[in-house]
Amino acid sequence: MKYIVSLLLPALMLLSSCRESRPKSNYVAIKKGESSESIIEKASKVAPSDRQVAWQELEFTMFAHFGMNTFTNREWGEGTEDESLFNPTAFDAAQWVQVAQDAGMKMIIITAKHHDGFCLWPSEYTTHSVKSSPWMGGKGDVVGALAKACHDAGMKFGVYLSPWDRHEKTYGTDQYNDYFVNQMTELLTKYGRVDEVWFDGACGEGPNGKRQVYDWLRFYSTVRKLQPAATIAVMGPDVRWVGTESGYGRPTEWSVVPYTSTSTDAIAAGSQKAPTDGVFIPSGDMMQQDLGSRSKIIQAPALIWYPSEVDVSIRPGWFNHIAEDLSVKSPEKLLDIWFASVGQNSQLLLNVPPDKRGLIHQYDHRILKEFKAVRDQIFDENLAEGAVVEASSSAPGTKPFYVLSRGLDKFWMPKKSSEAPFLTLMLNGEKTFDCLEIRENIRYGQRIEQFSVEVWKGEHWREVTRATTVGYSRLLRFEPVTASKVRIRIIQSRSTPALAYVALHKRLPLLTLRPESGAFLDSISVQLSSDADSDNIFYTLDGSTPDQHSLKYTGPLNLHETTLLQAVSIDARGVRSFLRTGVYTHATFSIKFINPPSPKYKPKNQIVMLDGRTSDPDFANGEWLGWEGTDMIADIDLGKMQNFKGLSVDFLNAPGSWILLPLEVVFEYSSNGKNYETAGRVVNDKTWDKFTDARKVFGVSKEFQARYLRVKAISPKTCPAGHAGAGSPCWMFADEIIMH
Ligand code: FUL
Repeated sequence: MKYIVSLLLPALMLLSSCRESRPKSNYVAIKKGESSESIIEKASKVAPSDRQVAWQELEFTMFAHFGMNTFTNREWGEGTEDESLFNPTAFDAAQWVQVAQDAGMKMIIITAKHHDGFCLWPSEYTTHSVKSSPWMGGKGDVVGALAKACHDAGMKFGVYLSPWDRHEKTYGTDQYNDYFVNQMTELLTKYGRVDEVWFDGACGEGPNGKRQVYDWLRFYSTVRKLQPAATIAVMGPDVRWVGTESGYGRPTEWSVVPYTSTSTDAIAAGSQKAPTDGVFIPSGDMMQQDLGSRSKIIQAPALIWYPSEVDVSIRPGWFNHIAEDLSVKSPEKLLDIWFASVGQNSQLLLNVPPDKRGLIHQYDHRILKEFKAVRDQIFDENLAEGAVVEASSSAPGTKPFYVLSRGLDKFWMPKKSSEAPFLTLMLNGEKTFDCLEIRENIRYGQRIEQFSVEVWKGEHWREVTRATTVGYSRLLRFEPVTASKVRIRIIQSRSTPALAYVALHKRLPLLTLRPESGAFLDSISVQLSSDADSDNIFYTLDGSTPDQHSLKYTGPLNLHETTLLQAVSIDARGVRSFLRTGVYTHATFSIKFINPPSPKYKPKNQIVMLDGRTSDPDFANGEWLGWEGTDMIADIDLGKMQNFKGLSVDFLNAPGSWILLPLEVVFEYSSNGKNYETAGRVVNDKTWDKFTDARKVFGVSKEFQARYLRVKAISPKTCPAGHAGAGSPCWMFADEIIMH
């Protein structure tokens, strides 16, 4: 007997000193009158479901908006479009998968049905689908082909389904819910594994003017029954919309948020059942700045793990429009979005819309490859590798140095008693870095509320930066610092934090052109400088992309002619900066406006429209020209014939200041100033949109020669119904006409 006890004792002691067990539920109810301390403790124990963890680990997904709108050049179809318009000429799902793989994405979500009701698969329940189109003699199936291409390549596959349907006659009646469930059943049973179902929240009127009351709980249980591993996103219980369509999430992003629901029955049922098994219907304002801080959660009836997804398009629109070929977001912009999405505890869902051929355009493909190369250059190398890691204390089974390897299985957690936990990294020599990557082990929940990063400066610690939440991943940018010892201090957390990963990185060298661009009368002097290695700046003046064999910068450049300057800097490790492009325009042109721009916002002069510089959206900074209630008609004389590949002009979208976008922009050209030909026109079906970027580019790509250009922008003239200023004159602001 004694022998058994002595064997049991160490085992019992080991158990009692074991670290806390992993929380099991992604939901917790709060009792009436519960103390704030108890609620905060409970919040720290809400953890993601397995499907939510798998979803979060994807990090980067492709959204593919493709459908009738691709062929009608619209963003929202009416539902009355003729099926014969859908006819891709070179559709190739494998090419989409290749692009996604080249970008480092792990899933593709296709718009199986957008608001116009046109189905990209041959549904039995409607004729408004690919089967009535001429494409492949009506035998084509976009969803089927993409699902197969994804599965063949080991890529995850998801479907976007718009519950709002502007075509279907039963919309607005109970029968529509049956129709929708039937269509979901087709999608979830005929195409193998589906990893995500994305329900759009837009709910407008159907063809008979009625709105639909959606049977969400039935929709969710259909997904759970047919594809139990799939996440249900946005109007669904597993993944929430971040609240913007700009690509930028919140610096403080909580995955544990109050559980509010439109349905009181659902809340009642939720007390019996795990809500994500089909009773939680998201509601409430996802656009609020604060969703999950202490002040929010202590008032909640229940808490749920509900992580954020940032959806944004690589182009201005969700669907592909030729006019936007020249406005694909740059790798630099995408990297900034990466820091503000994946780097702020969200998944990035980047829309890359295929064109009328049924292919992703080569521009978008090239940019995505560059974006991947840039991410690899920054994030593949962990400058903390080889560091000796020490901690304030460590819970059993966890070790400080586990934070140097990715993944959630091995991690570091301080002992419970430790009041102010910290990790110290003794780096393998002096390192220069300007970015910290840090991840919590979300299987234990999200706990850190504030932390700081410090470097050892011989006699004391100096704080480099501090931030609030971490969650699945946090990326912090700061000024470059050189050090051999780094400390991460957890200043406040909801309970014992669990750190899964810590890395130090160096971002790309920063190359600056001064001035960045501009128009000049006689000559202009341009200076180039780099924060990395000013001796290694290379540039070209002939439109070619610079590399280490191009002209080497030795001092200010004096330009006398209109010049396209392109430059890169290359640091000691061989890492390149982003390409910098400056256009310096010798103002030999003249520009006249048929309706003079308003003097009200004090524009500097009229050549600001053509000086090669696009300014920030501050329309009072003198760089913008504005028209109140009238059209813009710009007549440009370039002084001599020139070759063009396209033309574009930027307008401001600032509906809060009554600044709306034009209804239409027409680009014309002429060799004699008398007879004009049309280079192209862009019709705009959305003159304002509070969700999208402030600047919208209208452009056409066409090769031609001309001396004279005319750019006409048709103003909406008055604010339309639905706008606060309905009926009153509206403004239209343009900054820059760009010649490509
Ligand atoms: C919105 C839709 O109205 C847009 O067209 C787009 O599909 C976007 C992702 O969601 O609600």
